[in-house]
Amino acid sequence: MARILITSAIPYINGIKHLGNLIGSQLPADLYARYNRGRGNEVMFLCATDEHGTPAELAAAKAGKPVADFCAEMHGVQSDIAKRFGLSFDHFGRSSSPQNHTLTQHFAGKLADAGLIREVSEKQVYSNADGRFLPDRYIEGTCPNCGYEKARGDQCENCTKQLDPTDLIDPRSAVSGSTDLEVRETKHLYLCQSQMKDQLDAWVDSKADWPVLTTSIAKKWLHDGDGLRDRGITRDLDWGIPVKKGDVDWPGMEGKVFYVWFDAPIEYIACAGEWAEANGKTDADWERWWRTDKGAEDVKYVQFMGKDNVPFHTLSFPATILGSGEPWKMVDHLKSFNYLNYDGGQFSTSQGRGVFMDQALDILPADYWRWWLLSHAPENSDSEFTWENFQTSVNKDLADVLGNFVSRITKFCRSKFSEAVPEGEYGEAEQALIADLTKRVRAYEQHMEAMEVRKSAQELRAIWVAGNEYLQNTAPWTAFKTDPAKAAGQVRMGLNLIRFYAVLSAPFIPEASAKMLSAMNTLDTSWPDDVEAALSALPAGHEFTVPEVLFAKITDEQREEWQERFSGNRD
Ligand code: B3M
Ligand code: ZN
Repeated sequence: MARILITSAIPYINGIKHLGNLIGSQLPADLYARYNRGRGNEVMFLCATDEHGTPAELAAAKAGKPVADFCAEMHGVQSDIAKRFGLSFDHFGRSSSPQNHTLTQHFAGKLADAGLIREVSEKQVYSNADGRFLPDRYIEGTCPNCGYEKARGDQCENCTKQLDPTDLIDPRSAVSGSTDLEVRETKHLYLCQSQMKDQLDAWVDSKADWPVLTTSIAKKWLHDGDGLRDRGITRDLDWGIPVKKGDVDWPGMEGKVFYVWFDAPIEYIACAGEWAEANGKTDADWERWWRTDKGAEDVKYVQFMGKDNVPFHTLSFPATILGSGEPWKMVDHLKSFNYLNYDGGQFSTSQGRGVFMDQALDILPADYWRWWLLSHAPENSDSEFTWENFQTSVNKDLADVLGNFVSRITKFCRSKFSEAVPEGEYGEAEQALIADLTKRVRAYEQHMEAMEVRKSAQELRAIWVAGNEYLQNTAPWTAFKTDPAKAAGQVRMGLNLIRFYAVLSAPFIPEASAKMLSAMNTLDTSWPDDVEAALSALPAGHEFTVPEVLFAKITDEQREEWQERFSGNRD
């Protein structure tokens, strides 16, 4: 049994995520977690809300609530939506947790001891119109690297380059739009990541099996001269983790907090501590996932994220961990995604454009979305959500292929035999099907293990299609008239295929999978290591019930209505 640690990029607290966010990290991470659990591996799947920084402060101000209350409330909202989407986190933590405070301050102390933190007196942008220092994200301007006009002070969304606000050309306040900005002097801590270039370079080089998207971004910024320059890890904000060296005050840093991107990835680790506390476990229980001196040396650690988050995970966070000199588990495989676009444009949280997770669940159950998003994951390039494509995929793959199979065979059995698996032999057609499915299941496993999301979906669909073709070709409804015993064998196969599909499909469509298992009246979710045996798991005489329609087709009227409803901006 392997041990797999999985983290998804932790979503900002400031609002409900759109479907583009979902497919960029949490959903594929869930697919992988469910698959590994299905294979009998021990999985620790962690996610959390990213609660610090200006986005949280401003969103709370907009909502008219104290920021701590706002975050607590939004964490509840996000946690509930995640559950309804079937995201099977072992724990959904909070970057504002006491565990993360302690651990972030601990890392800062270790980095300082190692001589990797220096104090810098720096100039910071103060907005006279807004009456405050402007944190990086709240300064907008033109990217010095690519010329994109809406680059943020922390990063250019267009070319992914990490920036400092003073790099921007023609800067303005994103809060008020004011260009009445002045630069004031203040003292901050910098992480000396430039000293770690060789170490980071060697580490990235050792990851030969990373996706090209990940490695190319990491390498680009490693070798881009200043991609790895020392970066400020403190901010002048009220809300955040107070700057301390371990549990000791840091002279000169009173009133300052750590930068959100310093503490957010540390939450991956702290979250395991939160999991332990929430489940009555000990420190040793979570440390065996994260400390290579305490049992984590045989853990495989996989991270999932959108491409814009890659530099933070391949440069800054590894610099923090390596720099601490402590034996923390580092990522083994980093799966990153391109962007999902929405109907001819981009999904946008700030503009409320696209479909957001809560809205999606208001119109259809999670499995419809999960299937479409995963089978169209933006892996090799950006991909696009259109309502036509969504309607076609759902109707064909889910309703016509899978749903129809389940309903046809269960209803046929009920009408001609009974609501129990009939007694009947498997012959040549069944052996051929078993051989074909064996090949396909092995291919499916390989794609899943390689985290090739689209290929996995294609193979799963091909597995469903193979069952449909088998039914089509053997046609038990015809066979029944001349050779009922033969038809009985075919129906036994068909009913066993339902359980088999439920197990294989659970990572993609967990709700439908659970319904299929419950209709088949079985708790046997064992993985089909041996396909032949798996297709005899339900013996003759085993009772079942005909399930309700698994997937309703999306009508043209619905599609048009939704297209219209989601054409503008939210609110
Ligand atoms: N919250 C950005 C995002 O949600 C950021 C990820 C943090 S991962 C440690 O895309
Ligand atoms: Zn740029």
